[in-house]
Amino acid sequence: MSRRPYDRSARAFEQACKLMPGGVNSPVRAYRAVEHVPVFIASGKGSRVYDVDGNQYIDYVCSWGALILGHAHPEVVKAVRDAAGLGTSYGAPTIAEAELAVQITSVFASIEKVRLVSSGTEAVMTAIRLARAYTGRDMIIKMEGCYHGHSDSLLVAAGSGAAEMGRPASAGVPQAVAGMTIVVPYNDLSQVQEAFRCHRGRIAAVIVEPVAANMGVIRPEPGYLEGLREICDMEGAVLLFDEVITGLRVALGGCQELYGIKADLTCLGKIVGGGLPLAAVGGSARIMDLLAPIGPVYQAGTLSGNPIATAAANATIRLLRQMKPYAQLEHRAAALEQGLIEAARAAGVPLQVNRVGSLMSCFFTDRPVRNLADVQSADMARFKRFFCNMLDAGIYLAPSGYEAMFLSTAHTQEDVERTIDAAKEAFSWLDDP
Ligand code: KE4
Repeated sequence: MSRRPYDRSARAFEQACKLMPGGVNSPVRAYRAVEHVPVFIASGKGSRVYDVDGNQYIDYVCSWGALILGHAHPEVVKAVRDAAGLGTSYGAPTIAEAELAVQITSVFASIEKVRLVSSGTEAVMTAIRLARAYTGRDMIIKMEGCYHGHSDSLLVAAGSGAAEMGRPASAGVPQAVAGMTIVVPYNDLSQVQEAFRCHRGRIAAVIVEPVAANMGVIRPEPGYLEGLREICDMEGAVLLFDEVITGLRVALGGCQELYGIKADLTCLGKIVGGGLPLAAVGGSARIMDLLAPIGPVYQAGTLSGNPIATAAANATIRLLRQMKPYAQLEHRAAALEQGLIEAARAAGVPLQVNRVGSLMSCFFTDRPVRNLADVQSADMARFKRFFCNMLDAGIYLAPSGYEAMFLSTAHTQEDVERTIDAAKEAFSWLDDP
């Protein structure tokens, strides 16, 4: 495998590390899991990104899923340019925010009202506060391996069982806060039932990525989401779907459309902002009207509904509603999945590919992957080699076996074929010293 030059990225990283912790503004970008110099990106166009050394890549990170229309889509760029020319921020209501609220509530049947915020973390933090206020309860249940941003209540690791309180998954998170979160395995309804049995009347919400994508991609088992819905209905708890990744990704209406399950509260991010800092929390008016200024739940944000981000958001959702690209995305991603499976089989490499629409991930194992324990039993050393080999071949994957691959409407059949060819070679070099 010919090694590419990463000299300028290496020099830029050395400089960055002097002034920013780890040289990055979000940990995964430091490439520590793959022990490779982090690639500094100079630009993107369509399905491609270009690094500061002039290397070109087919991009399967797509800004962690945000860019379903590819990089620098001309209509999104025009909307951003036009908005910026009128002003970058007002801190005042704008018509565009109301237009985005109409678009979001038109696409997500369970969302009657929506509050725009600036990140997925902020959307989830707000949703948890709303659920606690709505139910008058303090505890929440999250699934092991699901990630919901970095607010204290969600940076929690599993206790020793469903009855046990969570424990901090990060320094700086007080046990008093972590102890209000119970962590149970994904795809295990019995553990959710056990948690409610042990803490009856105290659990405000169950939060879940309806398709998990932060431990690689893991599909909900048949009946899992329906079971969570039933349990929350029986227990009077809020069902909170974190659709920051899956919203507008697996279907226009996200997992709620795909699986026909209505959440009480939904968090959106990434695609909904068109690649700009915009996210949202939405749900029934009964719950959402608890938010200030009309309700007792405080939430605020200087740049919430920012006009440039809102312009990108409106353009993106308008395009998705016009293009209806999901059948094409399904076709391309299915071809990629099949090609990767066949290439791995030909190379004698055990590989599982979990995929839902244009959201997928590879696991180097011969066993099905249905929860975090299964992911952790996969061969991450092989993933690291695969990542590096693919990077050298011009294929830009997420630098962690716990992340996902994303396709955009800009990815062509030729991109898919090139990726499969690169994988064939990458698999053949997998165990070379
Ligand atoms: P942000 O605060 O990063 O906008 O969103 C947090 C979040 C919430 N919910 C889900 C399901 C998410 O996947 C995320 C953020 N995802 C990660 C990647 N898996 C963002 C990349 C990063 O942390 O740099």
